[in-house]
Amino acid sequence: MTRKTGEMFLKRELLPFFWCSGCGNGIIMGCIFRAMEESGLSRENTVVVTGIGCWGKADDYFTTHAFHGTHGRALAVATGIKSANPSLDVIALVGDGDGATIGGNHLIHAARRNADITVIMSNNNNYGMTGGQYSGTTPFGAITSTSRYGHAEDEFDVSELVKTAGAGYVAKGTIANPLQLQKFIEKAFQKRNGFRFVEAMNICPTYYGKNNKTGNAPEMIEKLRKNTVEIKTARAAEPHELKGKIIVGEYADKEVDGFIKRYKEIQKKASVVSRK
Ligand SMILES: Cc1ncc(C[n+]2csc(CCOP(=O)(O)OP(=O)(O)O)c2C)c(N)n1
Ligand code: SF4
Repeated sequence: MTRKTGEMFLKRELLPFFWCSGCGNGIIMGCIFRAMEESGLSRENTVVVTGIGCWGKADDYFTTHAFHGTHGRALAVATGIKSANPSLDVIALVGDGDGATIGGNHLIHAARRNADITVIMSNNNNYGMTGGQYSGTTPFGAITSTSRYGHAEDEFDVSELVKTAGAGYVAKGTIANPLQLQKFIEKAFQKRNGFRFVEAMNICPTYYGKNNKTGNAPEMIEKLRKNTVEIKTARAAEPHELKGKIIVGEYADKEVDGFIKRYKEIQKKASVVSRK
């Protein structure tokens, strides 16, 4: 059996990646490329949409069609592209700042309406590109460049939020377990309808790591691994045992119509009425 590398989706001529050494973004890229090939996606039929941020630079490296949008608005652009041409596979790549903070409203509404797109969020718990400010996923007490004495707020569990909003498929993995992360991304691609959301817990050694003295990149990845609890184990655990843990697994996996199907049915009804 030949191993799928997904290399046809990587723009080799642009390597090395723009990101800091030790950044986890490259691990997520590998998972996406391999998942694309495993799922039978093509360069010609796929559009990768990003917002702004370190993760927002990801679209540069895809041989597919790509659209680099504005900060927080990637999901609006992705939904628009899919609505205009439903035959396309549309993938939006967002950071936690992009997708869950400035773009938080877009996220919950895209999930509620089950926009037929796949969203892959890199959650590194801060705004990497602009110098490590806190975002909607920064944990309580964390040091960032805008919370020098500790963050006063609690963080979103983004996967729980997207599940509650109604998305068909929601999963959370970490860069410490790329095989599992890749499987979730593959499943999201293979569904091809409804809102599919994969949260990739990531590291930002340059800012979050330095600010919180969490060690170098391998040490941060090891901490991620040790801090992970599988969703099945978490269901049987007491709340205090899960404090500060990352619960990985599939949060939602249900059949949904998807926005395009419903919208087409409404259009059909409207055209019958207008012909009368
Ligand atoms: C409307 C708007 N507000 C603020 C910015 C500045 N800005 C650029 S990237 C960024 C943060 C990106 O953080 P995140 O989405 O978490 O991605 P990361 O860089 O961590 O991968 C911000 C605030 C912007 N470009 N546009
Ligand atoms: S600032 Fe953080 S998120 Fe951005 S490239 Fe560097 S390590 Fe990665």
